[in-house]
Amino acid sequence: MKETAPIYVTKPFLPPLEEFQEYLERIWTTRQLTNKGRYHEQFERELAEYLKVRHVSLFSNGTLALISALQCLRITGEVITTPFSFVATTHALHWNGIRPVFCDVEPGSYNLDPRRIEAAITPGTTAILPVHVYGNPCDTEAIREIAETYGLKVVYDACHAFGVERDGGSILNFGDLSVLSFHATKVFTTFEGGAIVSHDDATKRRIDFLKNFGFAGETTVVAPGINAKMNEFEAALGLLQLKYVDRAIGERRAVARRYRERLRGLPGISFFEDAPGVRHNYAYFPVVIDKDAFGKSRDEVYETLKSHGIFSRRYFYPLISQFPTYRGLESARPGNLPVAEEVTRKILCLPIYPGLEEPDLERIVGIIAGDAPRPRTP
Ligand code: T4K
Repeated sequence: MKETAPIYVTKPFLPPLEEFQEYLERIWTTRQLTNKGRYHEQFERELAEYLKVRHVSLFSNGTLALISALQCLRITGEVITTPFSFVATTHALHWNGIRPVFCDVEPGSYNLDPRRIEAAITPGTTAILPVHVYGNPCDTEAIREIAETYGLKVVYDACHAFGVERDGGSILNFGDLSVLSFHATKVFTTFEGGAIVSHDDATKRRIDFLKNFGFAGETTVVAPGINAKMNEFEAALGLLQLKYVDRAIGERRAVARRYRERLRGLPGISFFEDAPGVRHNYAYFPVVIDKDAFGKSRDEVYETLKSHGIFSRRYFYPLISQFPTYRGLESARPGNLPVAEEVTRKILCLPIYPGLEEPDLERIVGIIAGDAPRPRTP
């Protein structure tokens, strides 16, 4: 069989290099490399407009944005969160001295299950930290109701939810704050990067102090802030990416549709369909593999794909609550999170990115289905 290039779960979309060159030349000329440079300011404005949100505060990555969002709201004590996410979600709590309380996810979306949140609330609970996992919107209405009833803050980890809309409005407008990631593996990348979306001027100001050591002017520090600023190179890339992101999401949509066509009907394989009224971003293409019906386990499919040079990922396995760092927590005990415990054994994220070619997709599906793998034509 012909040697083929490896295929990874994702491949970052980058704009034409010549276009970035122009931005680099300006950075070289002005020597403004970071600290609220021209591109930073322009990107913040244009991004807020693109996302249809009031305020964006740019960050150097999503993790520091999450940590700062919790700091900004002075969240303490216990926070209810999902075990089915990237570990940074829970780390952000730990770095704030907050005790994570894991709550199970819903069977249909794998997002935090609002019906289980109430049972996890104690007098120490101050907030909820849900994740729009894979970019699928949480049940924001039910979460809002619970938060209002119990006087809790809500910080959405929206690191997968760039550009996701429901009924024409941004999903980022829910909760007290939402946090984005622009990591290389995300739908929208600035190499590394992130942001906090906020809804009023005072909160935006406070977030901006926090990410710049707490400085509120040349000689005043109003909080023990951190250095989490986005630099000019990342902001310049962000500006350029805005020109291309709709096209990139369109290409992802086409890949997702093709996967669905080809996988539909395979017994034991299930996947998300588009939800009514939702503009999805197709950040991931997760499939759930039921061994009894399919004949092969998730791990067998993962290993087979790997042996063919196709690197799918088991996002999110293990659960955060199963890592040695967190498994000692009361809410992490086996059996407490049955839906999450099941999905983490069955989920596999297939490669999806703009430019994933049809023959490659056919090969991936062929290997999963157990057909003879087709060599790629040069
Ligand atoms: N909350 C949630 C829900 C998150 O998913 C994340 C990040 C965060 C918070 C934190 O945001 P950041 O602080 O990262 O901004 C990746 C990412 O490192 C991580 O950002 C992401 N979630 C997580 C879901 O996935 P890995 O360990 O799987 O990445 P890695 O390096 O194995 O990359 C996967 C594949 O992507 C590679 O096999 C090849 C391709 N790739 C990767 C990179 C980095 C490229 O083609 N180019 C690249 O530069 O964690």
